Formats: sequence, structure tokens, C-alpha cells
Amino acid sequence: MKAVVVYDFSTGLSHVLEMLSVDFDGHEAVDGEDFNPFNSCITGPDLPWEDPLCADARLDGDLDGDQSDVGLFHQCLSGPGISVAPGCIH
Ligand SMILES: [Ca+2]
Ligand SMILES: [Ca+2]
Repeated sequence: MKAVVVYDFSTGLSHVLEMLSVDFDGHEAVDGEDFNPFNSCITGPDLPWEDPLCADARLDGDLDGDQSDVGLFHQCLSGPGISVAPGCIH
């Protein structure tokens, strides 16, 4: 899980936000370079992840790599050089 620090000018406070782990290379854009490692973790419905490196690909929070995870990845797909969408930060 990656994190970013956001400064709120209205309150003068900084907040640490956790980001969904779809930005596998840490470049703050979600593109094809992130899809390749994510895609290698797709197992199918009810088939649990075996590779511990796939822990970051658990986008829907359960143990399999299925269409639900793929859907969440596509919601966060921004494109090369384009920052990840605000909805992909929580
Ligand atoms: Ca990326
Ligand atoms: Ca899943």
C-alpha cells in the first residue's frame, strides 16, 4: 500500500492518504506498465492468490483475482503520464 501526504490549506493540517495499489511502479499514473504485473495475479473466481507478490493486487479485499479486481483496476486506469484519479485514493 502506498501513501501520499496531502496538505489541507483550510485547516493547516496534513493528512496521509493510502492509495489503492494499482500504481505498481509508483509513478502516480496507472497505465499499461501497471497492468502487466496486475494481470499476472489474475487467478479466476474463488481461486486464491498463491504468489505473495500478488498481495497488492487484492483490490476487492478478498483472496481471489477475479473480474471484480479487474473492474476496480480499470476504474483507476489513468493512462501514461496522467495522475491517478482522486477516486482511487482513500
Ligand atoms: Ca504506474
Ligand atoms: Ca477478488
